[in-house]
Amino acid sequence: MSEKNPEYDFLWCPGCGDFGVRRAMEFAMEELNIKTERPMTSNVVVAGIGCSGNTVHLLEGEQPYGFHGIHGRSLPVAMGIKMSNPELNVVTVAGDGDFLSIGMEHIAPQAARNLNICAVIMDNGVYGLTKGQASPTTTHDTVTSSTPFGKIENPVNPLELYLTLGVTYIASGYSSKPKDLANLILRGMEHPGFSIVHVASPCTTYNDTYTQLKGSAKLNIAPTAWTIPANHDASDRKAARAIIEEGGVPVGVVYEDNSRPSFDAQFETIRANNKQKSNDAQLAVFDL
Ligand SMILES: Cc1ncc(C[n+]2csc(CCOP(=O)(O)OP(=O)(O)O)c2C)c(N)n1
Ligand code: SF4
Ligand SMILES: [Mg+2]
Repeated sequence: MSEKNPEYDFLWCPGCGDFGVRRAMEFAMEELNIKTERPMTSNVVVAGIGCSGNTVHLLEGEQPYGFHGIHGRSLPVAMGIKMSNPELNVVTVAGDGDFLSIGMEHIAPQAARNLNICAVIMDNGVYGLTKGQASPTTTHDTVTSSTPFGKIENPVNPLELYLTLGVTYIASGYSSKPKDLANLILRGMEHPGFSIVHVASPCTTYNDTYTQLKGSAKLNIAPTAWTIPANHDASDRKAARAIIEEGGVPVGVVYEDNSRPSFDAQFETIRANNKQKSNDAQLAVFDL
């Protein structure tokens, strides 16, 4: 799909954080196109199922290619697209439910491969599309439609998980600052390997966390979002872990490891080496 489907009538609720993420994605792709002198159709947005995944239908302006797949499977689809044409910039958009619940089992293999794609995760701490059930990032004890007496499980810490699994670019952002978020996404797209930009993107209908993220002097609430200091060394794994352990929503690049080749680069090397070997084998046959 490289054009909008006029019959698709999904709309985000007023104030939904996903509006800001969409804008950031548009900025990032436009900027990448300028830098690489390539058209918008050199980008492919692969979506999971959720309000967040609907970003693929709601992008404005010039359209990239889009693929609205099935719940929890944005990464396998992205892998198929990237490996069939490594020249494409492949970006996935998914929610905390899609990526960290049903889709959780796909993160580790792609981290091990260092698949060269960028995943933008819109974390609202809830299943928005299906009307407010608890997700893996919903906090303990929270009452939702699926946890009427409070959530029993502890929440997953996505940044800690990504670092542990070996994701080579990890950024954390906030939907209300689309320009800053665009820079994190652009750097993720340019990173030669598996990049995840995890975004706090409040759901105004089922889990409105704007006040907590921004803080409120009037209500005596300290902001949970905080900017990662400029002197943070993102190549230092221990420093990255320390940032994550600070808690809240750090904003900036948490970790970047540029030492590992990407999956497509390794695949190309193997293909080239084996092509030579197979040519040698054929010549050996003629020598007989
Ligand atoms: C296999 C399968 N299981 C369940 C669903 C129902 N379902 C659709 S979206 C969703 C969760 C959405 O939550 P999240 O990924 O956090 O996205 P959000 O809507 O919050 O952006 C679920 C459970 C489905 N579509 N397919
Ligand atoms: S239900 Fe929540 S996540 Fe979904 S569109 Fe509305 S505000 Fe956004
Ligand atoms: Mg969600």
